[in-house]
Amino acid sequence: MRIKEHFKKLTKKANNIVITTHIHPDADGIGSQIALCMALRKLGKNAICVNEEPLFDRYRYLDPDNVIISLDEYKKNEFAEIDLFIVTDTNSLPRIGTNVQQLVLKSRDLLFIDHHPCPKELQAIHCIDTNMAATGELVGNLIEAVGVEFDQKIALALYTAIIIDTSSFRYPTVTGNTHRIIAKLMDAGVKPPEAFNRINGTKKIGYMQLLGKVLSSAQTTKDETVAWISLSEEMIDFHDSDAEDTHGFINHLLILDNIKVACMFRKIGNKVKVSLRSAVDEIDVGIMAQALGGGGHNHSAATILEGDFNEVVKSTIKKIQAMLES
Ligand SMILES: [Mn+2]
Repeated sequence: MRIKEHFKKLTKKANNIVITTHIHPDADGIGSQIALCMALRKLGKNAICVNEEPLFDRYRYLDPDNVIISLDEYKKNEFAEIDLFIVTDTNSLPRIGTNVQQLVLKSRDLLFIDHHPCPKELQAIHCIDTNMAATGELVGNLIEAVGVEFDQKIALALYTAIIIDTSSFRYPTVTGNTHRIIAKLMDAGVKPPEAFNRINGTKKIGYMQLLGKVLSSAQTTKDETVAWISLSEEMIDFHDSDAEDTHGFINHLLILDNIKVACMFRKIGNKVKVSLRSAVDEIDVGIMAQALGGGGHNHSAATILEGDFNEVVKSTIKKIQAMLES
């Protein structure tokens, strides 16, 4: 309730509104910012999305009105004043990128719209609800709260945000509310086969061969409660793919019978990105990632470690086993 009132109040007094999302954005960040921008325009606001990086080609269909522009494009025709700067799908300013961050200083108000864990103090003054399965779900609630009806374009952006962030409705954060919003998005014209295929059914053969190679190297602990896969930048390049393509690989481990924690190790230079997924409600990989210097949700989290790749894999699996035992 407070979140909706806060959003109403801030958007009511704002006219020039800039919306951004985190770097290396996923469909939740992008879909949320696009839907929000379209809805605010329907209310007569000068709203625009400015991102650190240009929109990936694969997401272009989500933005038929071209509401997302680069910082350079924005600078050619910038607002005299920014009344409100909105950040979707993160509550950390460093995560929006070094260049876009400069715009925050020029804005009267700043608002995070997000579902990631954060300190209570921050949560109290922003629209952050960790009970939401996706930022897209929260944005759906906020758009309804300001009295804008979902149209087909807004609906597709939000539907895609939610389907991606819940890995097709499999996570414990999915609730009746998630599906109530989904129902309304379908009523506004979303067709599930089309929406699903546009986001998940546009891969190339190189992607499939990379996935095959990565999965064939999967390993598990003896009891198969922890499973992991590894990949490197070289493998991704060799198969003409990019890192963004590989985010979902880890989810394939979740079909193992005894699996509790799935891990994916990706070599990036002398660093290792460690992604974690929990397969059971009682196990919070967010806490595990925190113990490893990162963070995230209960069911999905990550960290970046330094060191020799094989050493990082070995020691991380050991630490996760120890945390599972305690
Ligand atoms: Mn999200």
